Amino acid sequence: MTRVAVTRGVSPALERCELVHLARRPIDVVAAGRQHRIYEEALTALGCRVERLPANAELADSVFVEDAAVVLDEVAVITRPGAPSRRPETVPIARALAPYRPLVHVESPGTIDGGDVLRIGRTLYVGLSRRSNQAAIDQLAAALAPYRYDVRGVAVNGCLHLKSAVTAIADDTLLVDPEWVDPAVFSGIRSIAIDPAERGAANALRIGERVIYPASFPATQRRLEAAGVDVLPVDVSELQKAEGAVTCCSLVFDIP
Ligand code: CIR
Repeated sequence: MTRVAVTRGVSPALERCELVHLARRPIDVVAAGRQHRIYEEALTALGCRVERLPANAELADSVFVEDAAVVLDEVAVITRPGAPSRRPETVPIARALAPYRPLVHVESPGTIDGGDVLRIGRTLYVGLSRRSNQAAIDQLAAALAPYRYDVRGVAVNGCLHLKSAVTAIADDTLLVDPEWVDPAVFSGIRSIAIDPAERGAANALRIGERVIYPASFPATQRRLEAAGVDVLPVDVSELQKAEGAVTCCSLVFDIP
């Protein structure tokens, strides 16, 4: 078994990224590129084979590859991102995934960002954010029914994507920001709440038994470690200025 992580280089246009909740601040694109390389090294250290797609000078947000696809064991869904500026990002992602999975495509009027899709077992929770709509959820449910996935919409408040508010850090454990998503949606699943002083801290990238995690949330990191989670911190501060975090910079999946 090989674990593949598809990434894409940081666009020199990152400063012109889409922003929803953050004020625009200067971004040091060279530092962002350096941080992204270290993030890729963390993926490699945790056993992934990194497949890096070339940076694109026109597509400001294209480093955030997670939003362009949802890769499941049986199939990959190519999204139709909610921000029109991001729709061309899906083309090279579809090309990169085609050797590994059959592809299905979300079509208009559906819009969905991969950052809104959280898989827990055979349930896909989809954030009803500014980016993802019910039409896409309906398409996803129809396309994935043959594979026996259940697809459910989830309200999110105040954040960009569902995975800004909740991510899975183990098969049976979630990291949650209860201000941004109602934890009752996931009742029955063990969850760890972020430190409330650290907004944005719910986005963690699980790779096997370990978790790649932003270095900027030390109090929540301590909570994770106290719960026995093996955390690998990475500095993604420049990418965070673009409303990115750790799940958004890769598409991780297994191949035989
Ligand atoms: C956007 O607004 O689309 C980008 N600036 C950030 C996307 C981050 N994506 C993610 O967390 N899945």
